[in-house]
Amino acid sequence: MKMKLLVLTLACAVSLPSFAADEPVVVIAKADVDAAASAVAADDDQQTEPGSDEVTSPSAEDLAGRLDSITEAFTEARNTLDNLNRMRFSGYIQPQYLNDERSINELTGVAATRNRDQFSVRRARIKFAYQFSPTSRFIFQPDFGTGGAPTLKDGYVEYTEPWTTWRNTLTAGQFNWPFGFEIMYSSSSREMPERSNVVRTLFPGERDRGAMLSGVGFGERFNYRVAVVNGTGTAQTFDFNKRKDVVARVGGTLGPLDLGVSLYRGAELVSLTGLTRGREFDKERTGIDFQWVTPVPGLGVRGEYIRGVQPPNPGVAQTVRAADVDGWYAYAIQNLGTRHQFVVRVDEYDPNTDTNNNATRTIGGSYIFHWDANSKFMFAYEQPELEDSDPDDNVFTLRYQYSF
Ligand SMILES: [Ca+2]
Ligand SMILES: [Ca+2]
Ligand SMILES: [Ca+2]
Repeated sequence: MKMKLLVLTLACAVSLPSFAADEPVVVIAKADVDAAASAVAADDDQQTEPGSDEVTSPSAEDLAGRLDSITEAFTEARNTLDNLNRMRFSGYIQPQYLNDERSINELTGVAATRNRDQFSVRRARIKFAYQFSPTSRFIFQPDFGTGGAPTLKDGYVEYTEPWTTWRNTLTAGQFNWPFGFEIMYSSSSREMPERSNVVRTLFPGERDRGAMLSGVGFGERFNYRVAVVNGTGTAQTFDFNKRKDVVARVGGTLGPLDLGVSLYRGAELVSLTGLTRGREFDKERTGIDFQWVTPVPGLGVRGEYIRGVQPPNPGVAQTVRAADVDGWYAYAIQNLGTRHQFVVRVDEYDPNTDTNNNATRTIGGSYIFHWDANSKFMFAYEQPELEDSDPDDNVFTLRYQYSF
């Protein structure tokens, strides 16, 4: 009985550290257990010398057999643990209350109602990542928030080459358009409830399907992403035209300043009055973005400017042309300690730079209180106004977020 205990203790002592450590330890652990087993067996031999007549004392073979099965069990547990270790789960949920000046009581069905004052779950996402080796990765992220049925947000595989320090990676599937900063910045980290007007308008849904090449170089001071995508985003299940769009961003870091230049070139098929099969329009965006950690303690500033050519909305007359559009945003984020964030954001979107008084400028701000490492409260207010008027469309959002 004592022997068994000793063997178990030994096996545990040998295996435990290997649970915490990485890959190859399992072999060493097993070898150690084997060594311990033979030592115990040798010890046992000496004890069962003539004269000692214990009836129940297990034989060396017995012990070795038991040890083998223990080792086997541990190896199995170890393999399971390895498998779990390759899997990463993260997620967040955003319950919120929204108050919008545009709200009107209306009983014409959920989709048609013009009341926007309500409680909702804005986003409820779980992200699964599985990484078998450093050279390949699987990402899957559905969203169960607003919108009824769950939708796929991220769904892609990554292959990273092991030969250079650039970590050149091929991504295939559904992923964020590699353009600017705000598109790729996670909604769980963003300091305002929604992305700025210009980004929401020109990149609805923020994602598309395609293939992307990306990498980092020069001591991580330079990064690039180039993608070929459908161009239809994720609201549609397929691409309406044969042409594929190209989108790219190159970025650089100069100490506390990050800079990026982005490009999008493509074509969209739009159905027009009397031409339902559609006509192709140029779809172009060019952008610059920066993120700066200022010398003022806790103060960060970021901004982005995008200009482009936007195809008309479906169903308009055949004489309508694509419009020159532009927009920008600027954030100032002041952190006070680890719990308080004060944020101001100004953004503007002009749906036609050749027409006057049609741009919308939104001034917004938020206060974020970090309850603990996982949860935070956001109080945000936004006031959009046109160049020559200020409609009643201000929005107050109270949002709680729990993430892990
Ligand atoms: Ca296309
Ligand atoms: Ca204008
Ligand atoms: Ca307003």
